[in-house]
Amino acid sequence: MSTHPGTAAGVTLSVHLTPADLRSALESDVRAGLANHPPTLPPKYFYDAVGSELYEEITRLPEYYPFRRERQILQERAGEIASLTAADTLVELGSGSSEKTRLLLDALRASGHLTHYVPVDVSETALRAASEAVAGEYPGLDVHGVVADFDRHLGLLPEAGHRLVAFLGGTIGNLDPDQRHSFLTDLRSGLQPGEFFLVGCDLVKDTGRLERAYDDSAGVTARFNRNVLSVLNRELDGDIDVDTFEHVACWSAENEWIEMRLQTDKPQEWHLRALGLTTSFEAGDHIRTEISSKFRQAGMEGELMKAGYTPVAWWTDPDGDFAVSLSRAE
Ligand code: SAH
Ligand code: AVI
Repeated sequence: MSTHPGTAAGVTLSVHLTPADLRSALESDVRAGLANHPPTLPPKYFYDAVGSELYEEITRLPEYYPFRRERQILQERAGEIASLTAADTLVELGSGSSEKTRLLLDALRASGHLTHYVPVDVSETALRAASEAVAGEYPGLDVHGVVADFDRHLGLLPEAGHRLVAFLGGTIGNLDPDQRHSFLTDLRSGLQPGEFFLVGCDLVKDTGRLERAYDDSAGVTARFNRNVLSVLNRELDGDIDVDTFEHVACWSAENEWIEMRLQTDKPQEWHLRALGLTTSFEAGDHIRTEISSKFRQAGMEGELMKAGYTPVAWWTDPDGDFAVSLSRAE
C-alpha cells in the first residue's frame, strides 16, 4: 500500500490496488469466470476511464431512473440522516464521481460534525478527480481517497472518527446473495457498535421499465457493456471483435435481478494472449457480465439483520422505485 498527498490541498490518496494488482486480479478473475457455464466476468472491470465516463452518461439517460430517484430521496432525507447518525466521517464505497454525496456532505457539515470524507473506489481516475473536486468545494474537509476493492479490502479502511458508511447507486445489487452476505459481514466486522451503514437499493418493479433501464434507446448501456471486452483486449492482449457481441438485458423473475449479457449470433473464437487462453463460442452463446438485483424491504432488512445491523430507517421516493436504507452496527 502507498499513501501520498494528492495534488489538491486537503487530499490524501491511499492505493491498496495498484494498476499491477488490478491486472493480476483481472487475470485470475477472467480465467475463473470464463471457465464457468455460462462464462461470467465480474462487473468491477467495466470501470476503466472510458467505462466510468459511460456510467456517468447512463445516469443522465431518460430510461435510467435509479440515479435520479436516489438523489430525490437524499435531497429529502439528508438532514435526517445527519441528525440520526451524528457522523463526523463519511466513508463511501464505490464512490465514482461522488455526485450525490454532496447532499450528504452538505447535511453533515450543517450539523456541525463533519471532519473527514473517505471515498473508496476501484477506479483511480474517477477517485482522484472526485476527491480533488470535493476537497476544492469543501474547504477544511479532510478528504482521504482510497483506491481499493470493496470485495477484498474492507479491512483496510481508515478507522478514525464516528463513521457513516454509504454505498449508493444500488451497487449492492451487483453482488449476488452470497457475495452480499460476505460483503455485509466483512463491513460489519470493521465497524464499531453505533456506527452506521447507508445503502441505496433499487426495488422490484414492472419488468418493461427495468429492462429499458438496462437497454436504453441511445445504446449507451450497450457501449458500457461491450467496453469490458475492450478492457480485456487492452489488458490481456486480446483479439476480441468487440462489435460482434450483442448487448442483452433480461429480467430473471426467479432471482429478481436484471442480467446483462454479451451474446454472439455466430460461432467464434477469441484469444487472450497474455493468459495463453483461447475461448470458443457457438452461435447464441453468451457471457454474463453483470447482475443488478432488485430488492424488497423485508429481504434487504433481513440480510442486514443477519449480518449484525439493526435497521433504523427505510426511505423511498414517492413512486416507490428506489429505497435508501439506514442501519446501525450492533
Ligand atoms: N456511487 C456512484 C457510482 C456507482 S457506479 C453512484 O451512486 O452513482 C459503481 C462504482 O463502484 C464505480 O465507480 C466503480 O468503479 C465502483 N466499483 C465497482 N466495483 C468495485 C469494487 N469491487 N470495489 C471498489 N469499487 C468498485
Ligand atoms: C453501478 N450499478 C448499480 C449500476 C446498475 O444499475 O446495476 C451499473 C449499471 N449497469 C448498467 N447500467 C448501470
